[in-house]
Amino acid sequence: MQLSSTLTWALLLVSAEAKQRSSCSSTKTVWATITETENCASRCQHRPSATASISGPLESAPAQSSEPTSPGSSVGSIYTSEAWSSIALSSDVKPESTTEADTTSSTTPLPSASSSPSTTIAEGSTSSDIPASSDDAPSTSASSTAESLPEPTVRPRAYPADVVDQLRDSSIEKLEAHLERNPVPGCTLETAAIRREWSDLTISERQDYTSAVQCLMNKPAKTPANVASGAKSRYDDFVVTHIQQTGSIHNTANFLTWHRYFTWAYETALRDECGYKGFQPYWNWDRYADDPVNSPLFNGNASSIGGNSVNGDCAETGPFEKLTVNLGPGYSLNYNPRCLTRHVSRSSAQQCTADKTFNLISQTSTIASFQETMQTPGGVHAGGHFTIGGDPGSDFYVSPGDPAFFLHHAMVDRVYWLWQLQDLDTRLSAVAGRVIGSRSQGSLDDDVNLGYSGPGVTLGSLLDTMGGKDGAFCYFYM
Ligand SMILES: [Cu+2]
Repeated sequence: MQLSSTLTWALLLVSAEAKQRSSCSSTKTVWATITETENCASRCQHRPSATASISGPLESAPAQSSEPTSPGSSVGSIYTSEAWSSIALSSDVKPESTTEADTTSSTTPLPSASSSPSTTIAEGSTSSDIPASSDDAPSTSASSTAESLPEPTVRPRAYPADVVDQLRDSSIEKLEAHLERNPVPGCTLETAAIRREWSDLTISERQDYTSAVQCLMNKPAKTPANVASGAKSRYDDFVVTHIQQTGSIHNTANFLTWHRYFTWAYETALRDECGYKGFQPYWNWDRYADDPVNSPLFNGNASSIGGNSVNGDCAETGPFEKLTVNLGPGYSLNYNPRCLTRHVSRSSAQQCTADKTFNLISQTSTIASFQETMQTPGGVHAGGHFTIGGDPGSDFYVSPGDPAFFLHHAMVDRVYWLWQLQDLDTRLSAVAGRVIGSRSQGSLDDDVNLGYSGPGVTLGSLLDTMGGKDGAFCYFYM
């Protein structure tokens, strides 16, 4: 089979890549071979144009279809956790800690992850028990803060609340108070979009979502063929954008804001171009960590995001059974049609437990510490990607080619949002980390663009989900 052989050489090339890596003296990591090329360029020939698409207007993005496409030339590094997580730190950017959670105290004391028992909001209910969409249901009025929020906000969860859910519930008052002090025209908790967890959507809402994704896959690409010959659909525009910018949006100052904007632009395309009425769902990693293969997300039912591969073969169950991945591997933008594979991994899911996520949020006091901790090799960012696994799910560049990507990154964004919520006065303007292609540190004035998936904006406009992007952002998480 094409796929199994693809994976075989991918795995073989990991060791080859490691050897090559060790021959590049200045390069600590695979990721660094991409970003620190000065001493490596002549020997490490696998350079993507990491900064190509952030350096100018769309039209100036160079065509990359001439990049090497043979498997050996680009994929060897991309299936390793180092590639996902290694920190290409400039010498002047140091995380507070490289451990999962640093020991500096949070400015906002929080309970320990294990201090409060799980609160069952809808114990015993199953996904199919969830009431029909309540978007158009009348709001209820009540006295408590939680109950004064719009009805969908207090919609029962399909799973018992974990410690992160509990933190979310106890933190929402902070957002409410912040908005009272700093009202956002046209965006209130009553009017904002509410992003919900996959299993908290009804069956039909989940199918509405995957139908909209299929719609995007059937619309023509905006990316010109001479920029990316593999861009065959509107969906592929997003994959191209991520491939082009992979080198400048990870372990960088813009990691969180870029992926926030990317996920929002995708949600917006689903709604504006494919008639989707809902909002971007997220994947609460912990819910399925004990058995992800059989979870409502990956069990292959019509209401899942598609099933797992069997024996490394094509993932042939669920709404994306006929999905063709057109781009990659690695940074290739050439047309390379193949089926989706997954290697849904329980062990990788153990990197993303609620306790660990809670500690990430509560024990990192600076944005530098938070984003570095999230992206360490054992962190929740890599853990989620490798829970999906396969091709292109575990491909550092092409990972958005698997629709599960966007549920994972919505959760990454939820965790970022929750971290911001603990101290909104400072964390809505907090930025740290390097800028690729520059010696400077990231700032609120940095440009962020999505190529053919979205226009350029400033990094600073992307920090607030309630009113950011000049008012276009107006959402929060359940
Ligand atoms: Cu990414």
